[in-house]
Formats: sequence, structure tokens, C-alpha cells
Amino acid sequence: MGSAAASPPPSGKLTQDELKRVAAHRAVEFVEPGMTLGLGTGSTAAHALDRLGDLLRAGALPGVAGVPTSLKTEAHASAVGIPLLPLDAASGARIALSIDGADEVDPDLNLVKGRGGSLLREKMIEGAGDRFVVIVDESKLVPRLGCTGAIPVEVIPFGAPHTLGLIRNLFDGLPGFHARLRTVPAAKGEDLEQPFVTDNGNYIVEMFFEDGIRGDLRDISDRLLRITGVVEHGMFLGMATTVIVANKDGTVAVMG
Ligand code: ABF
Repeated sequence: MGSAAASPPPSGKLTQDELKRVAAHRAVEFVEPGMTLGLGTGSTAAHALDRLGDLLRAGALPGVAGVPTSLKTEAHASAVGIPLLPLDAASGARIALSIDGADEVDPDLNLVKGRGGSLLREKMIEGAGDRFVVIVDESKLVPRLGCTGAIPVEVIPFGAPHTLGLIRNLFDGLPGFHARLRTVPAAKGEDLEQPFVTDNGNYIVEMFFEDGIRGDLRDISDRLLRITGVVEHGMFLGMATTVIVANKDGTVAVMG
């Protein structure tokens, strides 16, 4: 994948988590005093929250506040002292910049997000802002979306097995395709796995494609969203304005 800019490698071999931190810190360099930020979810975005907290405490970013994309991020941001705002244009706080991780990034900078379960709030908040900076380590770069795991779809709990059936019908006969309801292990004392429940009280359908999803992604997106019962899906098409990739060799590529 091409890159617009690459910085020299830091010395020594970095772990995957250190690579995530490198990408996150680079993204935080885009933050300016007074900005309202979209605050992402996941282990990469967590590094950005920590860095923002440090800078805020040092007085380097006066007036910065954030809109959290999940309850977990809300708790983390509060703990590190980032002032929080709701997603509400009426507050006058337009989101200037969102920073978040991704599960996959394709060569057109389309993303799979939401394997952490927060895709709906992420899409609402990151879609509402002026700029969306995605932070990943190199392992997230893929030739096609859906290559490394599920593409999640948030559905309402009512009739979820029915909605799952309608999603399956969309890809009927496609070799290697399967879909299932995401579950969590049975709680102590319970026999059965339970559906995973999102921050919005919804369920997640996971779609799996052999070698990734092929075809017109916008058309597929439209067809998914036309299914009554589907709330949103985890393909973020044309939304990323910048992707920051921390490479195993220690270089950082800034794309977009
Ligand atoms: C969020 O966190 C999600 O949309 C994505 O599912 C995940 C990426 O996680 P990590 O940064 O922990 O790899 O951004």
C-alpha cells in the first residue's frame, strides 16, 4: 500500500501494542486547542485517550473536549480527565476530528470496524465530524474487507433470527459465506451462550466471507441497510480522511 509520508524508524523492535501507541500518538499531533474530538474505542484508540489526557493535564490543549464512541471510552476518557460532550449539534460543539482504530483497512481506505461491538456510535460520531483519522498497525491492512474476520452488522433484538435469515439471503449461494449471531460465553450458572449486547441494547450479526467481500461495496451496504431490523453495519466506506499506519519496521505511513 502506498504512503504519503513515512517517518524514520525508532530504534529497537516494537511490539504490536507499541506500534498501536506510535500510530495513536501521531494522530494526537493533529489535535489543536479548542477542538471537539470524536473519541474512538479499542486498544489503539485507548493510547490516544491516554496521550490526550497527558496533554490536557499538562495544559497543552486548552478547550479540548471529546464525544465518546462507547461506554468503555466514556469511562476511560473521564478517568484521564478529558471533558466529555454528547453528540448534539445544539451544544455548538462541531466535531473537528475523530481518532479511532479499525479492524481492517483496504487499499481505498475503506474500513471494517465494530468487531469490538461499538460500530453504531462510532459511525454516528465519526460520520458527523470534519476529519476522521484512523490509527492502525500494519496487520490491519488487507486487500479486501472481510479478509481477516467478521464484518459485523448491528440488528435490533426483536426478531434477530429472522433478520439473520434475511442477511443470509442477500449472499445466498456465495461459496464460503456464513453468518451467525455473535454470542458471549454462558454466565456462571447458565447453560447457554447469550447474545452479545451492544451499548445500544442491540445484537450483532457476524458475516464471514471467504477471502473477503467482493463486488460493489456501496450497493451491498445499501442492500443491508434496506433490511428492516438492521440498524447499521461495520463497513465504513469513504469515511476515513487519513489513515496512520505503524509498520513493523518502525516506520509510520500517513495516507490520505
Ligand atoms: C474500534 O476498535 C473498532 O471499530 C474496532 O472494532 C476496534 C479496533 O480495535 P483495536 O484497536 O483494539 O485493534 O475502533
